[in-house]
Amino acid sequence: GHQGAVLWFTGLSGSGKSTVANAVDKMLHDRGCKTYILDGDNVRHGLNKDLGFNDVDRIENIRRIGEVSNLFVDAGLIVCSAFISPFIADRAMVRALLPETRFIEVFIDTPISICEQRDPKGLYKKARAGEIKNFTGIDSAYEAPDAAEIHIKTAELSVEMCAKQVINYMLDNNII
Ligand code: GGZ
Repeated sequence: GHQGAVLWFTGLSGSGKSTVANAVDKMLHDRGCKTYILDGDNVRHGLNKDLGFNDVDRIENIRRIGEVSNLFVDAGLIVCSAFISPFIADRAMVRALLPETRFIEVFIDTPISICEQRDPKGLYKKARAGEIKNFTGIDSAYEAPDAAEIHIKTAELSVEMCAKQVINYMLDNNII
């Protein structure tokens, strides 16, 4: 058995949040855990399709995702939530919604230079060219966590090792 919990992945665009979240989700599933992934693909195109990328909209984006995560945790699931979630205050707000120890912040710490080299969707290029405004790390802030439960450096580890780091934390803390 396992407890409900949120793995809250935060980091820049292109940092590897969704990649690591998906690998963790698969490992948890293989262990028999009930899981759900929340990311831009299934939230920003549906529930939050009315929201853009100015600060007010990002705050509301994270608020709604926090509430949805809380519902899934209530149902006993392990939620892998992968959003930039750039502001410390908003991540703290989500943490405060959840029972203590059920919010696990996972800092996907990838230098912007590497995110920009990866540029999987060509968004950094567009942001540098001024075609996208308010782009995180370029003309919109990213406030790194200073005490995340899990700190992952994707530039130095394979995806599998990154995911194992998360699984080991959960084992060590009796969440799984
Ligand atoms: C940052 C943007 C922007 C701007 C579109 N700034 O790499 P991606 O494409 O797949 O992930 C990014 C995603 C960020 O959405 P989030 O909901 O995670 O952001 S937040 O938590 O700040 O609300 C990127 C794409 O959307 N994208 N415009 N201006 N990322």
